[in-house]
Order: sequence, then C-alpha cells, then structure tokens
Amino acid sequence: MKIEQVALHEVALPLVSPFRTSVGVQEHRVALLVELRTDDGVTGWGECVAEEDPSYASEYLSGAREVIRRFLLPVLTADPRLSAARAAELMKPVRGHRMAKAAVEMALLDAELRRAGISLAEHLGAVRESVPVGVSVGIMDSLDELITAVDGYLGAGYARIKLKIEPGWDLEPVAAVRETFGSAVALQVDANTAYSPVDLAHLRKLDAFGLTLIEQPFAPDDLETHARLAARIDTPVCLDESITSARDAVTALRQGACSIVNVKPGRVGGYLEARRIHDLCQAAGVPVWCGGMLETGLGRAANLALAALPGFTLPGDISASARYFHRDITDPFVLEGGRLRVPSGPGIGIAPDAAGLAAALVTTDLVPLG
Ligand code: SMG
Ligand code: MG
Repeated sequence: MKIEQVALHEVALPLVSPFRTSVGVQEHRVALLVELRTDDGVTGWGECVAEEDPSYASEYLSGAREVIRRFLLPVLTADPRLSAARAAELMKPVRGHRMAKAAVEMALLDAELRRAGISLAEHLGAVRESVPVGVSVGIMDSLDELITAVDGYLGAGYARIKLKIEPGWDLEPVAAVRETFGSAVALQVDANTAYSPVDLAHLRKLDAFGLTLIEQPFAPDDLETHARLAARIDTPVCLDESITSARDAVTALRQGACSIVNVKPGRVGGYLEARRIHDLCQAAGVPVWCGGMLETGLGRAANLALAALPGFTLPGDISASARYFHRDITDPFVLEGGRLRVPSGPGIGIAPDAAGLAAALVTTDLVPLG
C-alpha cells in the first residue's frame, strides 16, 4: 500500500452539556481527523484523541497535527512496503506522540481492511456483535444536579456509571448515588490523577460503597503510590494515564499498582498495541475495559470493535452519540438495551456523512507528500 493523499480535518462539536473532570471543563470536542487515500483508491479514516490542551495528556491537538505532517507521514510515505501492521515500527524513530501515531495507524487499518473487505472487529479478534456500555459522568455543581443526570443515564439503560471525582467531590457524590439508586448499580470512580499520597486513608473510605474500581487516583508516573493504595483498599485499582504501552501494563501489574486496566488506543499508540495489552491482561486474568476520549463516531466505531474482544469483561466509556453531541459526524450510535452494536462493515465500518462533517468542520489541511 502507498499513501497518495492525506487531508487533516479539524472539527468542533459542541457537547450536549459541559463535561467537567479534575483536569478541566470541556464544552466542545475539537478533534483531528485523518483522511488518507491509498494507491488502491481506498480512503481510510483515523481520529486523533488529543485534546486542545495538554491537560489529560502531554499531547495536544495542534501539536499532533504538526507531528503527523512533519514527522510521521514522511517516514510512512518513504516506505515501499507500508502496511498498518508495520506502521508502529516505522514511526518508532519519532519518540512519544502516541495519540498522533494511533490516528495514522487507524486510518491505515481502515484503508487496508476496507480494501480486503474485512471489519476491524474481525481483524482484531472480536467475539461479540454488541457490547454493554457505560457512561462517564462529570463533576457537577450540586448533588441534585448529579442525581438528575445519573437518573437520566440509568433510565436510558446504561450498564454502568462512572463518576468523576476530585478532592471535595468524592465520598458525598458516591454516597448520594448509592443511596438513591441502590447497590445493584455498577458504579466506579475516576480521579484523573487528582490525589496525592497523603490521601491514602481518605480514599480507603470509598470501600464502603461497593465500587467496581477506582481509576487513576495519583500521578501517571507514580506507580508506587498506586501499589500502596492497592495493598490497603478492597476496591480494585485501575490505571488509565499511567499505561502508555503493553510494557507499562506489564510493569504496573508486576508492581501491584493495579488489578484492572483501562485500554485507550490513542493513549497507547494504536489499536494494535491496545490489542497486545488485551492479550497479555487476558493471559494474566486481568480484566480490561475500553476507555473513551469523547470520540466522534469514527473513534467510537473503532473502540466498539476493540471492546468486542473476549477480555473486555467490563463495560467501556463508549456511550451513545446522543450522550455527547447533538449531531455526530457519522450516523449516530444508538443505545439498545444498554448495549451498542459493533460495526460489521469493512474497515471501521463507518465514515463521516458529508453534511455532518461539513457542519463540524473548522479547517482542512491537505498535506503535501514528498
Ligand atoms: O468518552 O465517554 C467518554 C469520556 C470518558 O471519562 C472519560 N474520559 O480519564 O477516562 C478518562 C476521561 C478522559 C477524557 S476527559 C479528561
Ligand atoms: Mg480515566
């Protein structure tokens, strides 16, 4: 396969409601899409999950665009034997920038699999046609507001609730949700690194609420404190920001820093590395689930393919399009009994619809290829 043309599109989609986490508030999802045409005349789509600001991760959208244009595409277009499977190795001389790499790899996978008539789900080893999904609920101004939001999501059928927490918004919101909706609701929390080692005793109080897991309470590079918490708390500790590769996952598990892994393809450099994490966790009996980055329908489609693998035993942050956007850039994903259907068409199984893309489009950059 040879890359003939690449367009980088920036799109902005207003969120149906602001999404607040311990690292900031988002009112729009601004995303970078990779549209890549190959010499076979096939078009592949990739989505870069980097956000506008380097607050969740060190990557950010305009930096990712620059890295893709200046460094990643040149090494890929120069290779006569380019394939999606070799892309990560070819891009290795560029250090880091995993979200940028993942977007390019996704577009290559989409193009290659479209041409072969194989779905990404089948290619990755999916075993399910639909998957149960959860919803991530932001930090709110009041407990009343939170209860109303959770009530709406449970009414819509979501299979589990994740509450964003931070110091000052943790025990009370969790207690309020448990008291209002009962112990049968699958409930978990995500701190996005908001706590420090002095909070160990405080976090142990979460054990009273029967949570599925606590996600990333401490800094990404602080495996030690995660391991100390894991040794002192009954609630399973899950890592998100700390895991940027399969090797990181092995290290974290060996150190006892987590017993569950949140797999985000963008964070780990692509769907193929994400599958490696799935494989090693499955072999070790460690549950994994698919994280979310407020993706458009493109990233959502690919995440559903990944979440259909057998080791994804917990519902992911892969909600219906309507949870995020008034209008997605693809056909919307709709909840059916707490589940989303895994796309079965070739490649990622979906593409932007022209009107949806036009409505969200901010800029298009045609990348000159050497
Ligand atoms: O896509 O439903 C979604 C969002 C899920 O909470 C979500 N993502 O840390 O897991 C996470 C966050 C990262 C993005 S907001 C900083
Ligand atoms: Mg997280």
